[in-house]
Amino acid sequence: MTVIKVETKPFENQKPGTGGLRKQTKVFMEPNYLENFVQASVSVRKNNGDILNSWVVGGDGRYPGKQVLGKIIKILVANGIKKVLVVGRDLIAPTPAISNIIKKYNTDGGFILSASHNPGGINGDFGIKVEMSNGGGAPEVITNAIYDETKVIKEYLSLDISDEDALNLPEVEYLDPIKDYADLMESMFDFDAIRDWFKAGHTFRFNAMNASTGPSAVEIFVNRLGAKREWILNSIPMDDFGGVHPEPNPTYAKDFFDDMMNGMADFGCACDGDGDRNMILGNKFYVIPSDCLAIMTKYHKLVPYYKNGLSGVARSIPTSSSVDRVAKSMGLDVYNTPTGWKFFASLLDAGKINLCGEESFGQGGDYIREKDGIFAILFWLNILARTGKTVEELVREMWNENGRIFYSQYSYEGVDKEKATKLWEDMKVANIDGKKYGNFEISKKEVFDYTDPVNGEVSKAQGVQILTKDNVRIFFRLSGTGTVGATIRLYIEKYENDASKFSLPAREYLKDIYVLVDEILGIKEIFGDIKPSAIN
Ligand code: VG1
Ligand code: CO
Repeated sequence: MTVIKVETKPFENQKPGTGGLRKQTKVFMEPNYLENFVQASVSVRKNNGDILNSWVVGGDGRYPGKQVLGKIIKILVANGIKKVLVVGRDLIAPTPAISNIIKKYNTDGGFILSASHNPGGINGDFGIKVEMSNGGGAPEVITNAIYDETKVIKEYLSLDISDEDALNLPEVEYLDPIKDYADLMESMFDFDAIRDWFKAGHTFRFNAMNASTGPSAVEIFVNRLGAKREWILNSIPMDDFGGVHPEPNPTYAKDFFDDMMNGMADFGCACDGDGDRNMILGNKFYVIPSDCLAIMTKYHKLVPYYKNGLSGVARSIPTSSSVDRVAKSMGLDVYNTPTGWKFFASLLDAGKINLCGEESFGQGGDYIREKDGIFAILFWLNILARTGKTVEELVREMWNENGRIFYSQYSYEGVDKEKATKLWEDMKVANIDGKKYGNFEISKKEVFDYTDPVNGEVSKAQGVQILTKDNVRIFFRLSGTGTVGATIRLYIEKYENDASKFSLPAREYLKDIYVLVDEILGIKEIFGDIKPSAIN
């Protein structure tokens, strides 16, 4: 077996986004497309002075992960990596389970073959998340350097053996993805209390959306906690997710959502394609992710892992300020980061925070460096079991104590890229301070630049924030995970302390503001009469 150099040409479009490089599957399957990116990632880590001895490869099981594994192994071994840990023979494991393995086995980094919540299969999307030795996504300094490298790459290293033979190289070791992860979860939560909660007759549904979490969910909820097997829905992973868009929210998990709104169970939950997101539902009750993080913060001491308290919490800036109110009332520090889990890593590494979350259905903690759907679900089960309260009671009590933050997220997916870029550039420079729209007066518009409080790294223009005189906060940015056209993300929140309004649906409460926001941004002017494709 000898190392060979394979000549290649750069691709123009290999800039990693919010969570790694994501493209349509067919783009990824162009000859050398994947190979270039893999080599560029390894080269950048080496140029950065990192010694790479061991590397983890995992994925959410989507096509063509299994089929390209041999190619990736050849490049890694040819670049001098002595040990390649493959998470699951079929390459099916949730992102948090892979993150755990990167950290637990002290490896130097990894690749997660996933496009997360994006649809999969030959007509869907594929992706690679580049992970650092802490088990978290590569920071912007690294992803920018990888992008630069992909623009000039001329060759990559490989081996003169077949992809098939690469799977059996002595450097390659296969790990069971489920056991380590299930053990970790069992070490953090009160499994006895949760078991009793199930025994007492409470009902549960978990929707794996035909993706990576099914097998872990069966092991944890059924085998270890005593839930019924038939409560775990869509639990057999498929390499195209059976055509489902595996994004757990009221838009893309509509049937499940409707079933829960019709009272299917006491507690319902779902995870996305790669298992780092979650949706939490009570009996006829929807918990928005921002409130979910606030509840987790409020009750953290009931979770054995957090029984000694938190040092702080963090949320991404588009996430509602619900958690801020809870955290401040408990004397905890709150940090606001840009969108993307990688921005939490330095705060977690430095011990400044132990819990964090995003409005996009993701929460997680300091035990790994990715968000974690099953973790959030177990957190809720732990709270339900230890308080004896229902999901709805927990959320309403919090609103009664702190007021309710009405919040909605509007996505315009797959719109014209040039027009979206124009909207973004216009908003960055728009001078609207003091301007009136209907009953609302803008007090301040600002571009959100972020300086990491731990390492001082600066990330410019992560979104535009608009505040009005009566406590409306609007946030606007372009998505970094879409693969077709552009996606506009718009977030609106308003604080309300009049308890008689707490039962209104958020969408209805924010209706008037939403119409004006459309006007403030000039969405209709630029795009004509378009409507959001998802409102959560
Ligand atoms: C979206 C979410 C963001 C999340 C990211 C990755 O990014 O808004 O909060 O971190 O997806 O999630 P964007 O740039 O499309 O808004 V995952 O589950 O795809 O790794
Ligand atoms: Co995901």
